[in-house]
Amino acid sequence: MKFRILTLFPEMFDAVTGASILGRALSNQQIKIECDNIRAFSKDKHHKVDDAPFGGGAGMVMKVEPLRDALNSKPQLPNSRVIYLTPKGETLKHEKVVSLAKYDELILVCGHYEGVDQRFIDRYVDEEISIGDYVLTGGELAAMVVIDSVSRMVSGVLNNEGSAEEESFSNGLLEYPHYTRPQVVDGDEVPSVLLSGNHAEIEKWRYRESVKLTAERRPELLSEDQKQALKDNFIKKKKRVEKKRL
Ligand code: 4HQ
Repeated sequence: MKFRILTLFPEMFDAVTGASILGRALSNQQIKIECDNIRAFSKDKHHKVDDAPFGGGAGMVMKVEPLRDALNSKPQLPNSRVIYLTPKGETLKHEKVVSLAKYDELILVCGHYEGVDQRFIDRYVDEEISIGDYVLTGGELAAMVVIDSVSRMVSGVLNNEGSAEEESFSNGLLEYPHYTRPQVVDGDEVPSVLLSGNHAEIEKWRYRESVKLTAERRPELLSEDQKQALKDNFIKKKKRVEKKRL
C-alpha cells in the first residue's frame, strides 16, 4: 500500500514513519509513505498557497493551482483513490478502513485554514473523509489516522495475523476485557474462568462480556438478534431468581 500525502507540513508525518508497527511496515516495504509539499508547487514569488475567500469573510482558502500541480507531479497508480480530509466527509468507521485497504494507493490531501477551493475537490477528489465531529487545525492528523488504521489491515503488517480479526469492531462488538500477570495485584484478581484452561468456557465468557459492554456503551452496534438474546437471558435469570425465592 502506498500513501501519498499532499501537505504544507511534511515534517508532521515523521510522527508515524519512525515508530513502532508502522516503522517496521515501512522498512519491510509493506507500506510506503511519500509526502509532497504543496508549497513547492506554488509558482508565486512568495510561494503563496492560499488567498482570501471570494465573497468575503474570515480566514484563507487554499488555491487550486499548487494543489493541482502537486497532485499531477507524479503518475497515479491504476488502483488509486484521492481522499480529502474534512469534517464534511463520511465519518471513518471500521468498514471504511477495511475497504480503503483494498486500494494500491491512497492520495491524502491535507487542508489548512478554512479549507481548499471547492473546484479542486470537484475535479480531483474521489471521496471526502472525516475522522470525527470536531475541528482540527489541519488535515494532517486526520491523514495519519487513516494511514495508521488502514496500514494495520494490510496483510503482514501486524505480527499476530489474528489480532486484526479478534478486536473491537471486527465482529461488530466492543472487545472483552484483557488481563495479564500477576494473578493478583493490590488485591484485585483475574476472573477465575481465564485461569481455568477451559477454552470453550473462556470463549463463551469473552463473548458475553463483549455483548454486555456493547449493550452498556454502544447499544446501536448490537444486531436485533443480539438484543433479543440479551432480553431472553435477562428473563431466564429473573426466573432462576424467582425459583430460588420459592
Ligand atoms: N479538518 N476530519 C479543517 C478537520 C478534519 C476532521 C481538516 C480541519 C481540514 C481544513 N479532517 N481542515 N475532523 O477537522 O478530517
